[in-house]
Amino acid sequence: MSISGKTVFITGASAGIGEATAYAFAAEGARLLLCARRKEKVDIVAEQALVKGAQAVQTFDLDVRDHAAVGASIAALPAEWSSIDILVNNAGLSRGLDKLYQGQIDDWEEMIDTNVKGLLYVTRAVVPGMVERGSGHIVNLGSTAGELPYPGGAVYCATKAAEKSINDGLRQDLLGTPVRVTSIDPGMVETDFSKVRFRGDESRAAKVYQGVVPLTPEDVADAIVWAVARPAHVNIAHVLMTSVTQANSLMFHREQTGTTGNTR
Ligand code: 8X3
Repeated sequence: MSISGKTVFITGASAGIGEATAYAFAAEGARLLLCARRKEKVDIVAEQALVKGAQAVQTFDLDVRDHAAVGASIAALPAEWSSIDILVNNAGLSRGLDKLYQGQIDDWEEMIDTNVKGLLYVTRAVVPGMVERGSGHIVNLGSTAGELPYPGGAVYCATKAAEKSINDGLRQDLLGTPVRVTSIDPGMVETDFSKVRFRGDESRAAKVYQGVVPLTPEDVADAIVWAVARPAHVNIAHVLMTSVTQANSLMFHREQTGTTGNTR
């Protein structure tokens, strides 16, 4: 499928995988609709995306946790932006790595509200138009964490397990339409993910990536564009991807210590 001229809507596009995905679609000549909580950051991404070949870019600020704002923002899109061809449900985060029985309830609310409810709100607002127009592709960001939970990550992992069920359920609900649904499930990716998880504690975040070669945001963006570029009759259901130093959400090989196993 040619991506040139298609309208791609990416949530959480101000940094990390969302930002890299914007550039990857820009390089294919897409039109980009980018949102994030931080409009000033997403505007910088928009400028770069134009340089990298995007046909046009429109930005707006959106907190996907705000159900009313999601509906209003999508409904208020100018006509030339309202026909979304590709939705990338990327906005998501982790907070904390506490044992479940010692966890912070605010952290749980933030992860569930963003990763699960936010994804649902955006999907509910965008997909009816795809069904009506008889074309579209939804790409959801899952994780190895949705396959296998890890210590201290029960709630984050649960949100990604929920994403997996939503992805697979939506694909069933869209049978009989040409709309495609894909989950891209990366392992460790070097982004601000761990800094956000540990609320800016850089040394704790750095330890997460010590001795491993994480995926880059560009690796994940590449898989997203690949899934979307398949012929129209091909639906990629899941792409489970890690770097070669990771086997699943529990097992890593850490070069400095030469240890392999549960080295989280
Ligand atoms: C992110 C994967 O293992 O860094 O979804 O939590 S992990």
